[in-house]
Order: sequence, then C-alpha cells, then structure tokens
Amino acid sequence: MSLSPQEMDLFRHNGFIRLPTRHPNDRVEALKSAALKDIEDVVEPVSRRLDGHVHRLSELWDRGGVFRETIQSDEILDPLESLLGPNIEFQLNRHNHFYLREKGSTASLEFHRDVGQWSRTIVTVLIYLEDTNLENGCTRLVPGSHLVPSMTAPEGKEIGPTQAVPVPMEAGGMIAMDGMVLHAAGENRTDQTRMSITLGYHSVDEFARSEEKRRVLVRGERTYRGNDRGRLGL
Ligand SMILES: O=C(O)CCC(=O)C(=O)O
Ligand SMILES: [Fe+2]
Repeated sequence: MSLSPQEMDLFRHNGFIRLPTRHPNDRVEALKSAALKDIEDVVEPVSRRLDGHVHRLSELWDRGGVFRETIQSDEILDPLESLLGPNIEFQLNRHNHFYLREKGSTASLEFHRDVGQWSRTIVTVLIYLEDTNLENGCTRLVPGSHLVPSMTAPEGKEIGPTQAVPVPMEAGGMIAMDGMVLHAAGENRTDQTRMSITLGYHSVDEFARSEEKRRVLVRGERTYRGNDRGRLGL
C-alpha cells in the first residue's frame, strides 16, 4: 500500500506520519516473544538499566528470524517507497533496536533528533508492539521541527515540552518520521510494559560507489549516478 499524495505532503510538511499499514497480530506476537526470549537469555548486544534489567536489544537485523522479516516487510517498505523511491537501504548502525519501557524507564525521554544534518537525514520507523497512550508514554513529536536547521540540544529541550504533540498508537501501528524531527518517548506511568522497535531507512546514496557495510539493501538496487561514471566505464 503506497501513501496518497496528501500523506506524502503531510510527511514533508509535518515531518512525520502515521503509516496506513500495520503489522498483523501474529507478527506482533512473534516479535514480542522473540524479544522477551532474547532478554531472558541475554543475547548480546543488549543495554541495561541502572538496576541491571535488560531494556534494549540492539542489532535486530543480525538476530534474523521475525526481526529481519519485519525490517523487510511490505507493511514498511510499500509506504516508504512513496517517500524514498524504489531503492531503499536499511541502516545497521542507527536504531536497529527493540525497547522495553517500564515505569521508571528513562530511555529517550529527552527531546532529541535522530540525525544531526538535514542533507542526509533518515526515515525513522517506530513500530509499536503494544498500544501506546498518554498513560504509558506514547511518542511526542514537534510538527515541522525538521525544517528548523539550527535547533541545538538546549533549544530543543526548551521547545519540546511546550510544543510537542502526543501521538497515541495501536499495537502493530507505525509512525514514519524524518530523523530531524524533535521527539521523545513519553514517561510510562503504568505497571505494564511498553514495547517498541526503532528502525532507520535511507534511499540508496546515488553518489556512493562501494557497498557500505553498515547498510543493507532491502528493496530495489544500488544505483550510481556520479558524474565520473564515464571515466569509470560504468
Ligand atoms: O519509542 C519512542 O517513542 C521513541 C524512541 C526514540 O526516539 C528512539 O529510539 O530514537
Ligand atoms: Fe529518537
């Protein structure tokens, strides 16, 4: 399912959009089970909270199985094709992680941008494995903030809490966001978990020649359009 022209415009204007697609329930359940098992078995690389509990699983792509299936799924890549074109790479060294947020979790509560420069931003895809709402800390985003080039961290911290809008989501639902948008996770004030996955995608870099090891092609092909193509015999 591709995005409508209106949805594409809104993504460019606001810097984010709720995707019209969602992951089927059986995949959401499989993702939760696989993640909880990797937490229980402490399958590295992981990050821990101060109290020692594992709250983040990194390198989802390398974990394979349902994680890799999800990263390459049509539910993500079909709408992303409307934003990024037919040739899409998945970024291995940004995001590519699962988060378990509980009461007292502090991860990503501070307003931030996922990338620093507008000329090479990414599309961040947030997948919610449980319903998120105001109580358990749905994502908060500042619409249009991707267009403010000079917003450094202190300014962002000031404007985030006053200007962000909370975006409640259902389990299996997704937000696609320009990585320059100022955003934060909300605080989980419930006794339940709040599980989510964060992924990053690029369009293929048309001026990069060699295969970049920290990105994998998930749709289309690597095209090269550098103006030295003739000299290189390409
Ligand atoms: O889960 C969220 O609401 C936000 C996560 C986030 O900002 C991140 O992983 O960079
Ligand atoms: Fe983020």
